Parts: sequence; C-alpha cells; structure tokens
Amino acid sequence: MSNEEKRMNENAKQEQLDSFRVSNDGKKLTTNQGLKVSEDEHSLKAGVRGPTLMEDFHFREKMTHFDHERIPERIVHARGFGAHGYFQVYEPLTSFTKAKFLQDPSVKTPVFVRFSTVAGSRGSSDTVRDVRGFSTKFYTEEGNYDLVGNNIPVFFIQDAMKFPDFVHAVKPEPHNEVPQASSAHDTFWDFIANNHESAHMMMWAMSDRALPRSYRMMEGFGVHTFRLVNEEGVGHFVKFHWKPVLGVHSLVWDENQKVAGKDPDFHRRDLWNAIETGNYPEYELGLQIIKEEDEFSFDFDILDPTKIWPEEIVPVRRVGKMTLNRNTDNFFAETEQIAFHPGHVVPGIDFSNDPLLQGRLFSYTDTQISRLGGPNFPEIPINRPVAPVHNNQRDGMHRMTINQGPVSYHKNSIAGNTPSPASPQEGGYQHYAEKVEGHKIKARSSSFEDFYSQALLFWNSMSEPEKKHLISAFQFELGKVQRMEVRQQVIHLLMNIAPELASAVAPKIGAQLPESAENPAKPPMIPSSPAISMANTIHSAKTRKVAVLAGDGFDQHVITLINALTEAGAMAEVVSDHLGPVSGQGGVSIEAMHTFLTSDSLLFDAIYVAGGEQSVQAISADPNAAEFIKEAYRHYKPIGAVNEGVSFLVKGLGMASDSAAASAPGIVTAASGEELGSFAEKFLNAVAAHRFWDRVV
Ligand code: HDE
Repeated sequence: MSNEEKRMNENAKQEQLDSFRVSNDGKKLTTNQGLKVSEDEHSLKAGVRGPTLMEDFHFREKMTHFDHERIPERIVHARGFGAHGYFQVYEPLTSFTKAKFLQDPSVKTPVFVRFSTVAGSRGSSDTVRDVRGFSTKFYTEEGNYDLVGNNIPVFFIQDAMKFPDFVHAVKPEPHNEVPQASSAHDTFWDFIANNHESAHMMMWAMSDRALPRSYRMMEGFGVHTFRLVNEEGVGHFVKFHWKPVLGVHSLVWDENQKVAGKDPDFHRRDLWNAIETGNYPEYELGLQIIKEEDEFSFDFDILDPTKIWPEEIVPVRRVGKMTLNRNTDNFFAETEQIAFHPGHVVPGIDFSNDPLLQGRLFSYTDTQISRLGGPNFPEIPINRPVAPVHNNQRDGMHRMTINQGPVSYHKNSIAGNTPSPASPQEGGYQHYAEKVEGHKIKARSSSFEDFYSQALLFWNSMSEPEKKHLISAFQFELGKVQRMEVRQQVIHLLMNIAPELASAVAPKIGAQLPESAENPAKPPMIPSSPAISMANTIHSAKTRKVAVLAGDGFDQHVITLINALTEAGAMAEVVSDHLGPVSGQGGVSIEAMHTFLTSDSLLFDAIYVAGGEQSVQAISADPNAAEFIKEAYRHYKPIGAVNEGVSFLVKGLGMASDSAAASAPGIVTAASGEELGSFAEKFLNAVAAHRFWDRVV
C-alpha cells in the first residue's frame, strides 16, 4: 500500500462524513426546500390578533419537524457518549487472523467508540452503579467490524433466551417506573436470587468496577469467546480486551451518588474535555488466545459467558492501540444514530457457539429497525462503511442511494451477473467450517453449571479495601430491597460464594445467616487472580483534576505548584470566591474557572489550599470551602496545603494540630522553605496514588 493510500485510509471516514457536514455560520435561513424565509418569529395570521392560517407552510414545516425530533431510545444502553479515533496494530497478526486491519502497523484504521450505562434511560445520570458499554466500530477497508463489549468481562446470563427476563428485572419496575438507573430494588435481586448463573457477574457489578472514575479509565471486554481465522483456515478461540493506558480507576460510592446530582454529565464532560485539551484517551487491544485442541483443558467451559479466562492462566497479549482524538460535531447524528452489531465482522474474525453471543447476532439488527426507522440504517453517515457497498437490496424507508440499472437480482445475465460474489481470495467472507453435530434440544450443557467458583475467585482476588466496598455495596443494594424473602434468598446465594461475605452482609439487612452453604463453591482453578484487582493497576497523575483553592492575595507558591502539575500532565483548576482573575502577591494573577457555588470537591481528584493570609481569609468566608476539604478527606483524596493554607486545612478537618495533619495519609503540607522545596513532588506522588484507603474517615 502506498503512503498516499495509507493516509486516505486513516482519514477515509472523516472525509466521507465531510460530505454530510453542514455549517449554518453566516448563512441565510431557509425552509427544507431551500426557500429563503423573511421572518421566523410570527406565524401567518388573519390580522395581528386573528387565527393562524393553514397556508403558512413555513410554520407547518418548522412545527412538524419539531414534533418528530425524537426517536425511541435504546432498549438497553440508552445513555451513551461517543468519540472518533483510530486504531493501529503493533505487529502483523497473520498467524492468527487474516483480518486486514490487524496486519500492517503503519495503517491507522478509523474508529468510532460509544460508551454507555446499561439500565438508565437517555436522560439519566452518568455516575450510577452499573455495567458500562464499550462499543467500537472499526471502519476497515474490508467493511465495518464492531466489537460491542462491556467494562466487565462476564455477563449475568448464559443464554440469550433469558435476556428479556434479565432486562425486565433490572429496569425500573413496570407498575411505577421506579427506580431509575439503579439495580437496588426488589425485581433485580429477585432475579439474582432465582438465577444463580448471575453469581459471578453480580460480584463484578457490586464491585468498584461499576463506578468508573472516567470512560478513559475502564477496561473493555468482548465478553464472549470469538474465533480468529488465518489465511490457511486455521481457527483459534479468542477473547478481546481493551486496556486503558491510564489504568483502571473508580469513584467511591458516596461520591458516585452525589456526583449524579452535582454533574449528571460527569463522564461525558470528562471525555469531551480530555479530547478538546489534547489528552487523547488511549486503550491497548489485548487478545487471550486458546488453541482449538485446548478447548476442553480448563475447569470452565470456554463457551460460557459467565466465566473469565484468568489472565494468569491465559495471558493477555497486547497487540495494538486505539486513540480517541476527535469529538462529535452532532450528538444525535453520530452518537445516537450509530448502530452496533456483534455480527458486523470481517474475514478472519468469526463466532463461537456461546449461546449468549448466538442470540445477540439476531437482536442488534432487529432493534435498529424500530429505533432508526427501517432497514436502511446502514446508510446513515455514521454507519456507512468506508468499503464500497454493492448488492441487490433495494427500497425501504429512507433509502438514500440511487441504484442504477434494471437489475436487482442474482443471478443475472443483463448486468453480466454482477454484483458477483467474491471468492475468499478476493476478500469474500467465508464462515468457519466448524463441524457441528447434535440433537435439537432446549437445554444447556452441564459444563455451564458451576456458578460459584469464579465468583469465589473474584472475592479472593480483592484487596481489603475492595472487599470492604463490596460488602457495603451488598448492604446498600439489599438494604433497598423491601421483601424480606428476597433478601434472605440472596444471603443463601452469598453463602455459596463466600461465607465471609454472607456473614458481613446478613446482619445489616435483617437476614438470617444459614449454618452452612447449600451448594458451596468448588475451589477455583487458581486461588486468586491479581489481574482482577484494581489495586494492581497503573497509577499516574496524568489528566487528574486538581482544585487549587485560592483567593486574592495568594502566595507565589501557587504558581510553582500549577506549573509542576501542568508539567506532570495533571489539570489544575482554580476555585475561588469569585470568577475571573484572582490576584496574588507580587502582582501575579490566575484565572478562577469555578467558585465554591458552581463547583464541588466531588468533581476533582485532589485539592490544594494556597497560602497567603488574605487568600485564606477570602476563602474561609465561604462555608462551602471548608466542605470542599471535608468531603475530599471523606473520599480518601489527596489534599495539599502550604503556609497559611495549612491552618485552614487543619481547622476544616477538625484536626488537633499541623503535625497531626501532616502525618495523616494522603495529606501533604509544607510551611518552611525546605518543605516547600519538596512539596510539589510529594503532592504529585499523592495525586498519582489517587486514594488513601488507610485513612480513618
Ligand atoms: Fe447488548 N444490546 N445484548 N450486550 N449491548 C444492545 O442493541 C442484547 C450483551 C452491549 O453503544 C441493543 O443497538 C442481547 C452483552 C452494548 O449502541 C440490543 C443480549 C454485551 C450495547 C442488545 C445482550 C452487550 C448493547 C440495544 C444477550 C457485552 C450498546 C440497542 C444475548 C459483550 C451499543 C442496540 C451502543 C446494546 C441486545 C448482551 C453489550 C437490544 C439480546 C453480553 C455495549 O440489541
């Protein structure tokens, strides 16, 4: 491929979208028929106080369009946010797959990614306890490939047949449509109690994984076992992973709930701002590969979507990187209208017989037909492949293409039997010729019956703080369940997984702890999987948001600190008692983007209190400033203060002395010249550590 062609490939999607982009800047107002209109505030009336006339085509067009602006939201994953980017493979994956976008490291394949929550409706909050969707559309030269994954590697159910039941149970209850975007209610837990195949997934969903700090800081998983097929027709089983370069990080539950009120768009804003400021989110693509002959070498069935392949047993190879570098121009046109489907594959990628995946292969196109109004949704600009489309499909609602000629059938002689099927050598997709034998039967393999051992593996792999959070999550969620019998049944389930967990939860929810488990977990294949614990993730100060609390008269150290933070890739934002320029000692000035009224410590990763007597006085005058400190402390966040700022911090936290504050975990203070010299480095280390779980709050 020439360099010219490669560049075209990288920009191919954007260039295609360019032909649909419309800017109204500096233009005259028209109707949809291109007629310039002279007036846009008054309907045509019979006299200024008279009735509106039907003749007013402009009024009718404007109102009719408005009346039809909404489309059905997605039945699940309704609330989402997307961005454009590209993917590059590190080295050719020829031995595993013939997929062209996985061969040449110099090729940048355009992508669009949509992140989402699952249960809430389109207008719900970003920060709820929920699984997150992580869907990627690769616009490859061989057609679109969609990797439609989640941020949790397993699923609630094993067979697609049960998906409507599961979704009905987790969605708001049908009689009163309560609660919104929450699993903390009777029907969800009744489902869990009666469908123990959910046990493993429920552990993940109650963990901090379900409270991501940012879409930029979550893993993605294809969940199912797929198949890679190479040029020779040899297949390998594969699981797909996305590994965020910034590591995997979460909010804490109390913070999560409050952010939902303070900034329901928290994750959207975070992603949008990161891209706008050039902090492009990056994720490495990981593959776990199992040879076909090893299909039965594990203590789990590799077709079972409620099981992981522990990374310690089947390592994840990092094979490429995705970078998100462009926000959308229009949310509806791009993020809302994008249509993903796990069945959008390219040669070299195929399916397994996972019964959950098999059902998904039906559901996704079906749902787009009602959501996007007909079978022509692949023609919507964001859904169009960059590869050419030629077939005999015709007509239908909203058809855009003008297909020429009389022939719309195969085989034909009038058009020389074109469009003609392509041989595999010409890039024609060929299904993997797997040998299948069996009786038609509505049943599941007995190899899917171990529901508890990987749930126990999850529990065993958690750090102590993660275990505490998991216990609190069960106490909270089950605490919201009104029916005693449902709470009791869940305790029986937890007993099967880990009696330690059941005994910590039962007394808080008024349930009886059974003497023994009815069906105790078998020992997992390995005692614990360090890869599961977020305690072992990457820690960095990059892109972390630090609130700099400063009023007029702040001391010069603020500038040193802001420079150090910026250099480390962190984001310093000034919060003050007023917006606009805040003037410091020595004639310096910094811009306050927030006040204590418009902002909150919940929206930051760390807090720094500036020195300077006048500055401290100014911020002390607002009681919300002390709240900033208290709440950051409660949420285990790093807090720094220098000079006069230290006494504000000590007072705010109700601590006995400056030295008590200085020795508290995650609190960095400096007053003397020597301390000030090393402050920035120590504070940055604390920012990179993110949370100080050993703090007593
Ligand atoms: Fe989905 N899922 N799903 N799902 N799913 C949808 O398709 C479905 C499942 C996932 O950003 C729907 O276009 C069935 C697993 C994501 O636009 C629908 C089953 C995983 C998204 C649908 C599953 C997912 C969806 C709703 C069980 C992780 C958002 C709107 C057999 C691997 C895509 C739509 C986006 C969306 C069906 C299970 C991920 C109804 C039947 C497992 C990320 O078609």
